[in-house]
Order: sequence, then C-alpha cells, then structure tokens
Amino acid sequence: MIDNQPAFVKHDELIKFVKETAELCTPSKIHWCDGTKQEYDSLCNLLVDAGTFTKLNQERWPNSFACNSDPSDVARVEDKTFICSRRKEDAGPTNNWVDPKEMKRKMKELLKGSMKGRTLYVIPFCMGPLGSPLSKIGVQITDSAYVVVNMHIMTRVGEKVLKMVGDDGEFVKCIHTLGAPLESDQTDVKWPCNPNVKYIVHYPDDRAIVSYGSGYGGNALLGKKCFALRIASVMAKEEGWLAEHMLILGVEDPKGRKTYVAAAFPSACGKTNFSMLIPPSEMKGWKVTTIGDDIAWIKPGKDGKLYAINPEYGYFGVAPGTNKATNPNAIEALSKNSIFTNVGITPDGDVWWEGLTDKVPEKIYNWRGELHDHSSGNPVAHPNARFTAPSYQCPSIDPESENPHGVPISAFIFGGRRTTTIPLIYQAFNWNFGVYLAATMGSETTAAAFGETGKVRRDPFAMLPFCGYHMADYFNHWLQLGRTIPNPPRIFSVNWFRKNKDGKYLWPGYGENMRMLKWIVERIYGEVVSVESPIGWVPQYEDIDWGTLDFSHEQFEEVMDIDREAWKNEILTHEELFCRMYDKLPKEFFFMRELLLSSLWRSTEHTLAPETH
Ligand code: O2Y
Ligand code: MN
Repeated sequence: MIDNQPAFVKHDELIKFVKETAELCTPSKIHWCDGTKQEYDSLCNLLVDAGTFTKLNQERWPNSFACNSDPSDVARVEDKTFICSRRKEDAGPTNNWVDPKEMKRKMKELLKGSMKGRTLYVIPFCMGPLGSPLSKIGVQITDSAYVVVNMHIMTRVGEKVLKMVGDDGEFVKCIHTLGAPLESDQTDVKWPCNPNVKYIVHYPDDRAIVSYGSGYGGNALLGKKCFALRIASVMAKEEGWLAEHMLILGVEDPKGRKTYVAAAFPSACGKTNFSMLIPPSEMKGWKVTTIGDDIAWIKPGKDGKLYAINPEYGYFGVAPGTNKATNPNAIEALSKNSIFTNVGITPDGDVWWEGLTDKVPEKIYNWRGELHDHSSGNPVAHPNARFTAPSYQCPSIDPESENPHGVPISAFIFGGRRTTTIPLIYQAFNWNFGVYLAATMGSETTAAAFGETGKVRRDPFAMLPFCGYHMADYFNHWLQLGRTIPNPPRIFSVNWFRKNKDGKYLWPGYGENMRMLKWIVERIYGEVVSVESPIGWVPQYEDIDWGTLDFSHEQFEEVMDIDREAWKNEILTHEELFCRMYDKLPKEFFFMRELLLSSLWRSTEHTLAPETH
C-alpha cells in the first residue's frame, strides 16, 4: 500500500496508531500531510475533480471554493455526541455517556472497513501558536480530503508539528471516518457521509476522539469542538487552566492602553461579529482587535494574571447574516483562500447567502444544488452555512495573536439571546457572583434550533454542549481558580437581544456594542462609578458614551430595566438546572441564590437610594 510516512518519524505510539487504524479501516492509500500549499492546492483540485468543490470565479474569489453537503449532514449532532469517561458520574447529567469498553467495541465494528476505496490522511496539527507552552498537539486520521483542507485553514498542520511531537511527545488521537466505504465498481457521491449512522465519541481518559459518519464542521474538524473544548476542558481541569467557548478581543483606547477581554455566548449569538467589532466612527482612538472568535485557552501566569491564546488558526463562521455592514472584517477575511459550505452558488462562480446583499441573484443554485425558485420562500443558503477562512486575513487580527505566552485577560463577558428580563449590561458583585451568573446564563430557543420558540435553554458558560466532564465539577473548577489568583478578572453580563412589548429590539447592537465595551474597560480601571442593583453593578446613563447614537434616558431605562417579579421567577427557574446536578453543585451557589432573592425582595419592599461604587 502506498504510504508516504516521513523517514524522520520515529514516534512508536504514533506509528502504531496509524498502522492499527489503517488495519481496521482498510483504506487503499495512506497519506501523511505535510501542511504545504502544494498539498492544499492538489487536494482542492482533487475535490473539484470529484465534484465536491466548485472552483469560484478567481477574480472575484481568488483561490476559493464552494460545496454543498448532504442534506442529512448540515450541523453538529448533539444527540449523537458522547463523553465516554470511565465513570458515568464524571461525564455528568448533561452529557450522553456510554461505558468506554462498550463504545470501543461498537466503534471497532463501525470502523471495520470504513475507509475502503478511500485515502487515509494523517493530519498532524497544533492547537495554538507553534512552540507555545499553552499549545497542544493532535493527530487526526481522516478519509475526507474536505476535512484535510479545512484543517489546513483552521489549525497549524504539517511536518513542523510532527517535528514538535518528536519521538515520544504527547498527542491527542483523533479518528474520523465518513462511514462511507467505496466498492471498486462504485462511483463516489459529491458529499460522502453516512446518512443514517453518526457518532461523535470522546474518551477523556485516553485523550482520544472517534467520529463516524459525518463530514461536516464540528463533527469532522476534530481540532475544534471535540479537542479544543471537550477533551481540552478535561485536561484543563486536571492541569489548572481553562478551555472555554469564548472569543478573545483586545480594546485599544485613546490613552494607548490595550485591554483584553474574553466573552462567552451560546452558539449562533454573534461571537464572530463581536470579536471583529468596528467602533462607531466618532469614538476616536478606540479600536477592537481580534485574537479569536470561538475558543480560548486560558492559564494563570506566574504574575497571577490569566493569559489566553486562541488555539485555532481560522474561522468556521456562520455565513448567513454576514455582510459589509454587520461584519466588514469577516467579509475581508473570507475574500480569498476560503471555503464556503452550503451557501448559494451562481453559474458564473459567485457565492451568495441571506443577508450578504439585499437582492437574491437572478440565477442561483441553492445549498441543495437546485436552481433557486424565487417564489418558494426557501432560503438559498442553509441557515448553518459556513465560511472557512484564515484568521491572518482578518484586518482586525491582533498583533499579539501569535504570542506564545498569550494575552492577559482583564474581564470576562457572558451573554445570551434573551428578549426579556436580562438587562443590557451589568457587572457581577465579585468573582463568585460572576461564576453564578455564567452558570445560569441562557438563551431563548429559536424554532430552527429546537422546535420550540421562546423557551429559555440554560447554557452554562455557553459550554453545555462542549464540556467534557460533569458541569458542576466545571463550576467548582471556576470557583477554585478564583481562589488561587489574587485579582481575578471582572465579570460582566450583556444582552444585545432584549425586545420591547411590540417585539422590536431595544438595542442596535453590532458596532454600537463598543459603547458597552468602553464602560467595561473603564470599570476595569476604576475610572467610572456604577450603581448597585439587586443583581449587580449597573452603569448610570451619563457614564455611557452615547456620541451620535440617539438613545434617550427612557430607552436606557427600558433596556436596563430589572423587573423584580421577572427576576424572582428567573432565579426560581435556576433550580431546574441545579436539580439536575444537585449532588455536586457548589454550596456557594445556594447562598448566592438566596442572596439574590433576598436583595430582590428587599428592593421590591423598599425604595432605596442608589449606592454607587
Ligand atoms: O454546525 C457545526 O458543525 C459548526 S458549530 C460551530 C462552528 C464554529 C463556531 N461555533 C460553533 C458552535 O456550535 O458553537
Ligand atoms: Mn462556537
């Protein structure tokens, strides 16, 4: 069998991993990826020849390609995602768990012959800047060329990584198969996958991942959610750091100061937009720079500060809604050397998605590859259509994004999609209250995602689908971290999605969010006072830089309103989440819940003069 294993590879465990996987999956070829541009180009050409990729108009979209997935393979499959820790109680009540021995037997059966007729690619990849003490290495085996080229963009791939892992270095073992073996007389389909059987399996004790049946995004690009969050969160707990579903951004202010913050929002709540925010033009001297849009690895430094890196190297962003007004930086980042999945494609090699421009192109093929019927009411792009784009192409990329030591984090921001109850912004009283607010954050479900609209789905730290261990142990880990650092970052809650009674958004969002970021920065340095509310510290109207934004005192009152009855109900419903993990829940949470309830009660019964701090 053709096998281009580099002569310098002497890592016995790695060689054994590849050999045993190949023996089980029976591919027709083995290709060790070198991470070069030639490799990327030749695999893209191969995907064009296979009909998977459409080469886009090279003048409009240099070196870029588009493709459509199988309709059964369009998003992460949470119900088929498993954390197979040795003990069920280590996975916790919010993860699917199967005994690892049983799951390994099942996976072995599924993997048998699964790569027949296909090439087995070996992708050595590094999560984080090469040579950073915070970075970690993985090796993904896959039978999908689409996955290889996406991994080229999303991670650091190739021989340099193999050299880093050396003869005995640690690496996370990742096996991915489309679960679509090819018989010799069978012609391949454009998007091979297994439409019926999908499994995304994590073995935290072995630091290993097996993904079967899907070629899409988070299911298949194993460096992302599987490694950088689910497996890394377990490593982080054991080693005393944090692996978080957070963007990282830098704020430059007119004083020339640089302040870094990390922010967690549930999936599809605009993290990429926020990480690349462009401030309103009148906010002279204020600038946002981007370290990462989705994942942060954060570790205490010797000086007691928390330092963060972005383990990723590219963006796998939601295309619909992305345009020159909502996110000009993303539009520039995806303007070349990019891959588009499940967007619309025009006959002359252009791409389009809902929101890109006002007008749907006259003739366009939708994400299913059908000629779009303008009268159908169907979208052209799938709502979860994606662009894969290199982060170094983003104009707002922070100059420190390759700093191996990371950047110091001064604040954490947590937000969800809440049409009522949660004010635009508030600051937690202290670290423990901040952990409580993050643990109880939630988002309202949209029909597309969960079938029931308007119900609050708790998504603690935006980590519910991504924590590789018991969620209550995770809360304890955060509380413990706060005890070990002298001056922990400040913690804030934001809600860009509050609506009025007529269903209209109360806050314009996007670039205007800079006004809230400015208040956060000023709070970090103690440059602005705040008012005590029952749930935390809130800004005074006159302390927000409104500039040219026409936002009245009354509008501010409405978007900041803390409705005592709604909040009592909010806090009572925290119990639903807590009941699921009562046995391991931090005892602090019970006290904080009581304190919040009593301060809401107190403020309902008495009118207090506001206290500033
Ligand atoms: O649906 C997928 O496979 C992608 S999910 C995703 C991709 C990029 C960033 N975040 C997410 C997420 O679900 O949080
Ligand atoms: Mn995400």
